[in-house]
Amino acid sequence: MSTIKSVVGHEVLDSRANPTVYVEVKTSSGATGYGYAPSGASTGRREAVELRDGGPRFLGKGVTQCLKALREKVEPALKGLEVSDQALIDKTLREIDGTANFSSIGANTSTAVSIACFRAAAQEFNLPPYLKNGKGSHVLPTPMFNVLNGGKHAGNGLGIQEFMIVPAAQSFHESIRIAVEVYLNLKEVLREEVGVSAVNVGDEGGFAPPFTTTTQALDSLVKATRRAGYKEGVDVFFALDPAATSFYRNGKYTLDGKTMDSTKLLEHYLKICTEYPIISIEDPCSEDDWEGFVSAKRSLKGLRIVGDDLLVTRAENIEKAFEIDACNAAIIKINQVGTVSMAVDAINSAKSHGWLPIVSHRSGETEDTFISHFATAYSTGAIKSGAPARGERTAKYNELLKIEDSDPSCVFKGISVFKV
Ligand code: 2PG
Ligand code: MG
Repeated sequence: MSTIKSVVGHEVLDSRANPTVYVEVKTSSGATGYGYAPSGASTGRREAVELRDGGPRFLGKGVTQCLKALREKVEPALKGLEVSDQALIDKTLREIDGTANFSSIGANTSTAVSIACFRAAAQEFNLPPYLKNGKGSHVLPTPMFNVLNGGKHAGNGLGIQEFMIVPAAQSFHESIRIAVEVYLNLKEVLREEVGVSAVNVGDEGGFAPPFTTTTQALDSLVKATRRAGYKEGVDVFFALDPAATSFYRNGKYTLDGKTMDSTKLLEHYLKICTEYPIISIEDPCSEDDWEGFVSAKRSLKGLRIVGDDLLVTRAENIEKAFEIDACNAAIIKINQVGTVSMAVDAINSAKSHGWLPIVSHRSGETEDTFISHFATAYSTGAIKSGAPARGERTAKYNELLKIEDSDPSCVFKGISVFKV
């Protein structure tokens, strides 16, 4: 029995120069745990919300209100609770917030606290966070690398937000090596064909060339794959996150120079998916277009249809999507719901239907490696953490490299997790 003794917050920075919340929890037996809140740019309308100060300081993005909530509400309520009782801690966070979307204390506050408690509980037993729920065989997540950025994460003309590569590798190490070889060859391809400005990078470390069409981007991925000595569709597969809410207006989608209804958009995707080895599409339709998702699931056979903005990591949305057959995979972002326990509920709900839960970073990140542990602890099967470049992205991949090296009981399932 070890109880929470203190909960202290700090205002620190994320990868986009915005302030974020860092929390340290100390327990009665001397263990400590920490957690950071990440922050999205293409956020879903139904996501739990961040608390920001407003006003001139940090252009309104300061988090001193979060630190005040920590001092005045969170610490008094959590003090004395058993640190390993994550469910009770997270329930208490929801109660003291008292709203449906954490708009009172902020999901940035609750996320950092929830993660810090998870870590402290693992530390009680001198265990790394991924072993908090017990030893035994864990699945290392298959990584998805976002190597080309568009949409809200880049200042170019690409409508699709993320162009990811998924190496068909036998180990996490091999995935990293292949991803890096393709990524650096992509840099050369872009430099030669478009010019030096094409290798500037977007928020998640992927290149942000001045392309305007999806096929330009995918053609460059094919070239980079081949130049690295691999074959697309054999050694390297592609995955997309259109984040389609960002190009949806008044019932129509504008992508690749065309304005279309969802039927035409799906025909467009279908054509792309027959020409390139795409194994997964995230948010192919807007967060309000559930019918579009149902049609996507029906027409894009053999692919993972992934709900992100649509599901916002909520088990009840996953259940709804399962009932109407709208997806077969779910993005899992702790700060979309605000607590570790609710994200675990979403993982369990997704798994119970044979879906693939994909643990995800946010476009605004920190050096926190928690998601690497979280994906492994719950054997979700997949993770996306941006390009194999930029410290806040590589921190997550590096942590998984170390876990793989040090724990031979972890298994790696590779590309097979995408099989539907
Ligand atoms: C997404 C995420 C992460 P953001 O849409 O999947 O890649 O972006 O954090 O901006 O919501
Ligand atoms: Mg997404």
